[in-house]
Amino acid sequence: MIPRPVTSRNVGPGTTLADGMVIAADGPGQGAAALLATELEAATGWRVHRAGPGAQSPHGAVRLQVGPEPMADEGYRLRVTESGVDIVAASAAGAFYGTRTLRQLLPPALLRSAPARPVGTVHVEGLEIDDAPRFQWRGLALDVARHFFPKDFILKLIDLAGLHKLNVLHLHLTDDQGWRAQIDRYPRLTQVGAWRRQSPLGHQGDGRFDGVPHGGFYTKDDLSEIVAYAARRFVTVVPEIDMPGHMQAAVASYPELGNITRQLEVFTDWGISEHVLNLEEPAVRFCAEVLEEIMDIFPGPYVHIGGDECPTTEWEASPRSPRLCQMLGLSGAHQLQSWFTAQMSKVVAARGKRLIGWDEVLDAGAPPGSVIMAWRQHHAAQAAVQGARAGHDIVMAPEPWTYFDWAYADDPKEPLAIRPSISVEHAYSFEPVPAGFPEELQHRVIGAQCQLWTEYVTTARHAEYMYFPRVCALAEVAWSPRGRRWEEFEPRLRRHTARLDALGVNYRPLDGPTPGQARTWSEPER
Ligand code: TNX
Repeated sequence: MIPRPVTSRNVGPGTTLADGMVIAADGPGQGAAALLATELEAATGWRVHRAGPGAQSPHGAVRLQVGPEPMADEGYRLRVTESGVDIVAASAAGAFYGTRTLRQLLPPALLRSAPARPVGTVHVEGLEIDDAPRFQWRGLALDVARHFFPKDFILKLIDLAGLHKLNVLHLHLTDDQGWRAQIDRYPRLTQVGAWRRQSPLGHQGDGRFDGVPHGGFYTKDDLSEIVAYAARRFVTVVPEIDMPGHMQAAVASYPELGNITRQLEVFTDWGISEHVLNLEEPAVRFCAEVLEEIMDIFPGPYVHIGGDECPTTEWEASPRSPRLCQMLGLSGAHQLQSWFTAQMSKVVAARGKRLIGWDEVLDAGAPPGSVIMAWRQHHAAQAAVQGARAGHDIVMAPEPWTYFDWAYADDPKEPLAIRPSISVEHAYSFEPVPAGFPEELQHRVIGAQCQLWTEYVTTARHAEYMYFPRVCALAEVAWSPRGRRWEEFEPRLRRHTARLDALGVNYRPLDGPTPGQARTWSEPER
């Protein structure tokens, strides 16, 4: 099972589930029970009955009970005895995680969407599992800006996140190369900003372009559907609107938000555009109004405003910025971003939410209460300590372990990637609390997150390849207690791939890409 539970031991003879089984739940456990019933009915073709607390059945029973239990918020206890499967939890989320564990205790075929062959009775071994997550933030980020991904793929990803007990989906919705969220007040963001003329071919800097338009966007209803689908799986969707840099798509849509008079197009190259927002009143109002609409769609407690990689060249060069700085009481353009972040923090706080930023927002001081995502390769550990000292909660997302846009191996067989390399073993070796992190600040590290940037990832199949099985490793890093060993994980992961097969995930086999996944041809084994 992945992630590994805190404790698990075999006891007694276990139980049998069959056509006509019941799933019993009380109030708060009903959501998880209904989802499990739907999933099992689909996979088996059985009739799965819903019942009230304590139900028994000759065809097998799964009972979910949510009550004031002395256990961690998302924790659960699972017992498999002759009388059935009992899941006890302190919260609805805990009950849901109990059902995810149960799905992994059943044969992989029961993860399918319909029975591939008749399913008779299913035996579940006698077991006692006590489990709870190590971290409260167990995240997976997807960049839908560099390449647009269809809604169906995002829903599949949410299911996979839930199965692995991840609870955050961070959507990077905007960037220089595309704007992906419908905003009523600014329709050109999706009429203009969602589309680019072409994309780089091969590696950035090869100087070749494909000449093929690309784009797409999610309507408000699409996003609300994603949010609701995720909520049923106890996944919080965190929207990121990257500002004030990575904004060329917005500036192309509304040139008055920029710093130059030349009409820009949506960026057709990778890398960091120098064309950032000007921070005059209309641009700041634009950002606030966009965030307001975003907060109407995403009910979660967090709003990510990016804040990474914002070049100040245009601000330094702009004849208007000395006056702006003077008006704001700033000593120079280098202070503009910090001032801007504070403004956005007020917008977010007014709705009772918390701002998240990449670790650059710490450089000139981040607003109190904001959450920092520590990512920069040689800087993340230091940024984490600095942020924690300043009273911020920290999500660890350091490049060398969690950037799943990096190749699996430095091998020409691997599909084109931004750079080498993060093997599954290396991803598994990630320790979210950096070595030497001050003891008294460790509670500030609230979790870990992997990211898939998609400059080089154009299809859902390729995204699945980059995520899996590294996401399995990250899920265990974020959920399971310390003391992980690769030698123990690796055989478990090999068995887990049967589940990914049943779910139709285009994962990278542990021994290397299949001929259909590889970039260069090599003879398939006979
Ligand atoms: C850095 S992580 C970025 C992204 C790129 C990524 C490529 C971060 C906050 N910024 O814009 O896509 O590297 O690995």
